[in-house]
Amino acid sequence: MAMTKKIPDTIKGANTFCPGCGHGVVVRLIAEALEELGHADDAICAVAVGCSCLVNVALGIDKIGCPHGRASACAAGIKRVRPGNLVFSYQGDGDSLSIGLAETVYSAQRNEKFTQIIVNNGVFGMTGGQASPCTLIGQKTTTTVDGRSVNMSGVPLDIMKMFGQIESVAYLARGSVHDAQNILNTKRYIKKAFEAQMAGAGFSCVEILSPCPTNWHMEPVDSMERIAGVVSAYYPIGEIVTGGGLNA
Ligand SMILES: Cc1ncc(C[n+]2csc(CCOP(=O)(O)OP(=O)(O)O)c2C)c(N)n1
Ligand code: SF4
Repeated sequence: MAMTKKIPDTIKGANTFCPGCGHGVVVRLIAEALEELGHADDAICAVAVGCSCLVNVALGIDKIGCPHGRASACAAGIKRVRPGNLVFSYQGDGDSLSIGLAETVYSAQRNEKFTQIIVNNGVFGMTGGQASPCTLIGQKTTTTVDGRSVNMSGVPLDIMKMFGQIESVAYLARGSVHDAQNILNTKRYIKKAFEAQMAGAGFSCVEILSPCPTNWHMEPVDSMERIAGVVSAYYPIGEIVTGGGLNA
């Protein structure tokens, strides 16, 4: 008998991301994680601007739109008034690390007890592929037409390194969606971050390396190979902090 993989009940519609985009995989992993942990009915998602906002189409849980970099501030506020709910922000690297860097850093520094999901594709995807803080050195974008240079725009931001210096942080991991093993690992990271949150341990964050074939001007398979060979060489994949936070 043929085995079929059940679509999570929490997925309420087909996603509208570009073909080959990593966002759709991440949304599916979040849906599976919420259902397996029994939190699909009490989860609240703070939705960022950018292609992240298309999560509204696919994910059938409670959500609040948080324009212009403020998703982590909104998530922090929601979690403070509804500590029993599972609260997470869903943000791109442009939203969380450029437009909303202050809110991102202070969420960790203030030990806000929600989970931040950062989908890092190294560009501002929705607005046409401008450089983000995570654009790699030499990478050509619409605002770095000759390739990003250290002289003009510094080195790519590693938020895991920055967060890793904050001793109260409960859980940190960087996953990727470029192959099956990393997709499974990323789901495990998301579940562990959610579990740390619901245990009251403190701030948690999962950054996920994700392809933007449209703005990278690559075929989807080639964009996956770019993550495996190039992006993950700068942004190492794995858990950074486990078992940290208030209960450590
Ligand atoms: C303060 C501010 N400046 C510019 C914009 C326009 N804007 C909307 S989406 C977006 C890009 C978001 O990029 P990212 O967070 O990396 O998400 P992606 O689309 O790549 O998933 C920008 C710049 C905005 N919404 N607010
Ligand atoms: S523009 Fe990039 S990030 Fe946005 S949906 Fe398309 S592939 Fe995904």
